[in-house]
Amino acid sequence: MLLAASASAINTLPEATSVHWHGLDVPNNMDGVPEVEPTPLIKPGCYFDYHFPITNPPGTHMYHTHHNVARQEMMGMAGGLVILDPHGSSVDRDYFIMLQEFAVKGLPMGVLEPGSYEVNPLSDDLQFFTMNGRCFPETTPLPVQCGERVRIRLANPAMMEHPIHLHGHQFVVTATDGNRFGECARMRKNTIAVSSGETWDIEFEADNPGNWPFHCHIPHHTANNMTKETGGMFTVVQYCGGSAKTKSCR
Ligand SMILES: [Cu+2]
Repeated sequence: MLLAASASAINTLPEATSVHWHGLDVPNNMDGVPEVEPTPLIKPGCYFDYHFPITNPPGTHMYHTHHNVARQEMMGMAGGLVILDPHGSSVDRDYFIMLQEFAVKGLPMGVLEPGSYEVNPLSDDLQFFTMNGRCFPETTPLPVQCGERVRIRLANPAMMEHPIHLHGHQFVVTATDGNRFGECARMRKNTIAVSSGETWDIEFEADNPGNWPFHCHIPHHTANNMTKETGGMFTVVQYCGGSAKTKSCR
C-alpha cells in the first residue's frame, strides 16, 4: 500500500525555517535542508506544502527544523511522526514520548520559583529535562490495565543521550529508527539509551500492578533545576483498576 503525506507549514517565526522529516525516505526536494538540498528555506510569513509518498514501513519517526538548528531545535521545534500499521495495532496501549532538554535565562541553578522564563537555546547549562514538553510532576502518567500489552515509542531530537529505565518489568526492544527487529533479534532489557536522533520502540506485558517509575537514569535529568525533589524526565506507569484480559497478574 502506498500512502501519501501532506503538510502545510506556515512560518509564523521572526526568522526563516524548514521542516525535516527525520527517518523518512522522502524525495530530496522534500527533505528540508535548504543549505544543501533543492528544498525551500521558508521565510517569515511564507509557507510551503511538503508532499511525499510514505514508502517506509509502519514505525516511529520525528520531524524537526533543519535551519539554525542550534537555536530552533533547542527551543523545541520538533515533533513525533508515527506511520501506523494499516492492518491494525498489535498492542493495547501505544504511547509516544519525546525527550528534550532546555536551559532558561534568569533562574540560578538550585532555585525553583514559579514564573515565566525565556529559553536560552545556546546554553549548555541544561536545567529542565522533559517528556513530551513537561517535567515531573507535570508529566502525563501512562495508564495501563493488568494483562495489557504496552508499547512505548521513545524519540530524541535534542542534544543529550537519555538512558530510560522502567521499574518492575522487563521490556523487549521491538524497533529502532522506524525499523522493526525480527523476533529472534529482540533484546530483553529494562533500560534503553536513546541517543540524539534516535527512536526506540519497547513493549512489555502489564503483569505487575502498582505505580512504576519510567525515567531517565542520569540523576541530574530527574531534577528540576537541580532541586532535591524528583522532577525532570520522569513519569509513572500507572495501573488502573480491572483486568483487560483473563491473564492473571503476579
Ligand atoms: Cu537523561
